[in-house]
Amino acid sequence: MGQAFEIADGKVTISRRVALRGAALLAGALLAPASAWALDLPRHKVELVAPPFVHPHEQATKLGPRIMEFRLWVEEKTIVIDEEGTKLQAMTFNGSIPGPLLVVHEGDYVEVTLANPDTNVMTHNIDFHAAAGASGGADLTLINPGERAVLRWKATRTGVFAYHCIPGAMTPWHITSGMSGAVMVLPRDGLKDGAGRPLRYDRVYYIGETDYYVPRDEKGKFKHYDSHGDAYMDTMEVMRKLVPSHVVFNGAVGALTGRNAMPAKVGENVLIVHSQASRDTRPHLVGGFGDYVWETGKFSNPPETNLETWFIRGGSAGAALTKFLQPGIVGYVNHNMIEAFELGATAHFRVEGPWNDDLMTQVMAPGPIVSSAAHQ
Ligand SMILES: [Cu+2]
Repeated sequence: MGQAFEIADGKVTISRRVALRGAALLAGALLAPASAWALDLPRHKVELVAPPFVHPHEQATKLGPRIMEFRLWVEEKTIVIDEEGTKLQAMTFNGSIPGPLLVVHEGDYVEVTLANPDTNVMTHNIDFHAAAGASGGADLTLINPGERAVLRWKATRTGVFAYHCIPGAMTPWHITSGMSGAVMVLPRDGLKDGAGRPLRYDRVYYIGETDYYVPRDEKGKFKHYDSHGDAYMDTMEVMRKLVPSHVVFNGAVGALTGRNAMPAKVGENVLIVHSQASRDTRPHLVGGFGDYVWETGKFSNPPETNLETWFIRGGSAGAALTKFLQPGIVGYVNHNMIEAFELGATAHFRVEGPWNDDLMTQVMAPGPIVSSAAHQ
C-alpha cells in the first residue's frame, strides 16, 4: 500500500490527495454519489451523549422507519490516560473515547454529519461496520480540517457493530489513538431470547476498550509529545511490536472505577455493549453472569446464556444482558487479568439493594485457624 502521509522537516503532514489514495487502495475504487438521494421519511434528530451513557431510545418501536440524524465531529487533543499522568496525543469522535453509541432500529436510515473542525491537523473519515458499501462509508466521508460530509446508510442488520476512522495507511494509529465507537441496531420489536420471548433492559451502558502504545524513554518512563506529528514515528515503532502500554475501558485507566463506577440496582437487567476496534477481549463480571450474551453482537442469532466470560473479536462489538443479584462494587474486567490489573482494563458497577443470603452467606468470617487439624 502507498504512503498516505508525508513527512517534511520531521513533521507528519497529511493531505487529502495522499489520504484519498490510501482510501482508494483500501476500497479498490473510489465511489462518489451522483447526488444525495431524496428520501421521504420522518426525521429524528438524536443528541448523542458520552459513554458509558447512551442516548434515550425506545427498545421496541411501533413507529415506521425514520431517518435518524446524528452529528459526529473529530477532536484531536491531549488526554491523560493513567494515574501517573501519562499523556496521549488522542484522536476522538465527539471528544470521548470511545465515540458515542448510536442507537437505531432495523430499517431506519442513519444520517451522520461528520465534521473535522479546522482546529485539527489531520484528515479523518468513518467506517461503519453496520453499513454496506464504500468501505462502510469511509470513502464518502474523508475530510480535511475545516470540512464536513454527510453520509446516509440503511440499517439492514440488527446487532451491535463497531465504527472507526480508516484514513488509509494511518488507520491503525487513528484507531489506537481513540477513534472508534459503536452502533446498536435494535430489532423493531426489541430483543428476544433464544425461544423468541422478549427481553428488556432497565439500563444500558457502553464500554469501548482501547489499546494504547505509548513510547518510553531510555529510563522506561512514558514519553510525552507536543503534537500528534511528533508522536507518530515513535508510536508506530511501539505499535509494530503489538505490545500495548495500556489497555483501557473508556479512554483511561480508572475511567469507570471508583467514583466513576456505573450505577445499577439489584434486580435490574443491564445491557452492556462492549466494543474493541483493534484487539480481542474477553469481558467477565466478577461475581456475576452474562445471562444473555450476543457474543458476536448480532441479534439475529440466539443469545448464549449464563456465561462466565465471553469473547469479543477485535474489530467488533458484543452485548451482554445481566441481572444484578447482589449489591456492592462489581468488577467488570477483561479476563486476561494482566490486561485488567496491569494495563487498565477494569470497570466497576456500583450496585445498590438488599443482599440475598440464600445466594451467598459468610458462614465464618476470616480468622485464625484454631483447630489442630489445619485443613478444617
Ligand atoms: Cu482519524
